[in-house]
Amino acid sequence: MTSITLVRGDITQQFVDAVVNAANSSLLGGGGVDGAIHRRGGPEILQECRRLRASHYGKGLPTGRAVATTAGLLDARWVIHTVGPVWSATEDRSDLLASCYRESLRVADELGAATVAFPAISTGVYRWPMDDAARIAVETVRGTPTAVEEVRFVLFDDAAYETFARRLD
Ligand code: AR6
Repeated sequence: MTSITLVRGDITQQFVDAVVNAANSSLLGGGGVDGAIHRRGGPEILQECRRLRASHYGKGLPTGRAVATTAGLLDARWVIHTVGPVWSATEDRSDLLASCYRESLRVADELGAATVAFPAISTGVYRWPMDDAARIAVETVRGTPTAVEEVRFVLFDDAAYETFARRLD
């Protein structure tokens, strides 16, 4: 049975087996969570991302997929990079967002990670409305069979935390 926990805070400060990164398909870093993870995790993470690009993802990691690297200097063993969809008002991309959670958990299971921290994928630069993103995150984690023991949603501000807390009830 997977327990779902909520924390208000910075995902780069979590003691967990795996930290999920809201990356982009280039895998070469960016702002938001991605920037924070690379800053605090150090250059080893980017080095491994570059190697992954060269060996497997020359065209980029597709949206909804996930891949693991070292966690560098973070208090974690792995970073699982996933690419969320950009919010669209005209096209339903919910399944791609759900896929980020499913695929990240699948990778976590392959690694043998027991504790996994997720940010609210796609809710920053990619503009997904927080309430809908929280619904998809919670429903997908609840509906995905996994050996992960704790899924921790790490929310950056009070509003995001409250939104996830309501969805978890
Ligand atoms: N810890 C936890 N949550 C955070 C942190 C942090 N340190 N920093 C921001 N958030 P975003 P996206 C929250 O933009 O929307 C990057 O440039 C933030 O408030 O990081 O999936 C990538 O390279 C928001 O609620 O990810 C991509 O190009 C949530 O994390 C693009 O942004 C996600 O915001 C991905 O956009």
